[in-house]
Amino acid sequence: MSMIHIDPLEKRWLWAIGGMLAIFWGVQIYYAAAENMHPPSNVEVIDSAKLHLSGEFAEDNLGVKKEADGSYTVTMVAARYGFYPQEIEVPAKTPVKLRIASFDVLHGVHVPFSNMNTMVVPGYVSEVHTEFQTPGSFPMICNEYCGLGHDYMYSKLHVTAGKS
Ligand SMILES: [Cu+2]
Repeated sequence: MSMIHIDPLEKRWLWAIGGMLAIFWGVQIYYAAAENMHPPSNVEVIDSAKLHLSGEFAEDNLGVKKEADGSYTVTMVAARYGFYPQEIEVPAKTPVKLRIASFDVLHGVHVPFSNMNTMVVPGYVSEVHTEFQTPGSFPMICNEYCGLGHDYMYSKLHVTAGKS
């Protein structure tokens, strides 16, 4: 019978790591539960090679639509190297649903300082629900490296004053 010996210094680090894990996990749970910040999940498949031919993601159907309940639906396509349409305008403090699909490879959509941040995986429709609080113009950038033009891949999001 041999006792397991753990060096005191090692023990201290085990506690430190355990503490860090608890803090990180706590922060994540707090933001998910209290601030409604979490990765969007939407399992909806689509044929990326036929996106442009008909239906929701055909060129004529892209853009911003106002729904009967006052909310907005934004339909976009991500492709090397841009988001289409390239400018989007929605009012502040109004529910916005973004539906976006990739035409080619993996992309990401990110609007800094908002919870609009999702991967756009070819073959799937990504859906994000959000509400922009502050009027202004914001970049909508690709945050998944998608090729040589990745750095130039962005659209502009304009948030108008909307209802107060
Ligand atoms: Cu991209």
